[in-house]
Amino acid sequence: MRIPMIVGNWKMNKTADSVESFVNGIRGNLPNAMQLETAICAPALFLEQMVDQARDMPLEVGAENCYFEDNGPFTGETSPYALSKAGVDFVILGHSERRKIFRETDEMINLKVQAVFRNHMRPIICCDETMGQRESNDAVHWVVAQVIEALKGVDEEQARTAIIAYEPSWAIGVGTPASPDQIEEGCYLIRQTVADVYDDEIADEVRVLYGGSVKPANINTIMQKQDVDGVLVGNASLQPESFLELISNDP
Ligand code: G2H
Repeated sequence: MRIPMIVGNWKMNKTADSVESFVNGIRGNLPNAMQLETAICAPALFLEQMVDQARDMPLEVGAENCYFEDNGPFTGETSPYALSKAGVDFVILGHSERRKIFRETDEMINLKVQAVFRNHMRPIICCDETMGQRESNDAVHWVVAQVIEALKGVDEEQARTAIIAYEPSWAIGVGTPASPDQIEEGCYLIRQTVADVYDDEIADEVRVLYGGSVKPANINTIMQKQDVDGVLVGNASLQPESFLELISNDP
């Protein structure tokens, strides 16, 4: 039985003041984590503050990225070891904005996945797909390859705790998500790839999320799909009212 999850991805938004008012705005209104897991992935600057503020709440805290070495001469990077010590639970890896704008490769993302597991956190591995790939019927190959590459060197015990997100970049931040059938197709494909790499039992445990223009008005239809265990939400996770609406809309 996979517990559904709603994960906010704040991207490069917020200040310390607005982080504080967000956490206070959702305090006391979160569901039991055994029924619905809720998490916010925030810029590194606010993570310690969030871990501290959310200490008595059923809210998990994630980073939006990290480096693949634990420490050393890597100016400007965020250490996965330091994130783990700060009480961070998840790290988003391979978001399409990282792949596209910061030129992250499958190989780098795989090293980061291994670094996150090595430091006892869980990765939220994002798989992108462009409209060009979809139109040229290459999307399947693309998504499958990203999952296989990201999980290289990951053992079975680690793999069963992985979270993988299907995030077609043509549906990100545009207001209209992929259709429920396209979403199910992408999430099913990810789960089948995990089954091929490991086995059916592990594929059954891995949680697969959808991300791209999820909002209170469409979350119900998305969450009802069989292979969708939750959502990764950008814009609609920025305000406490909207985040609470997402949670209360969960079927
Ligand atoms: C996709 C998503 C969050 P938005 O990037 O991961 O953002 O919900 O704003 O499309």
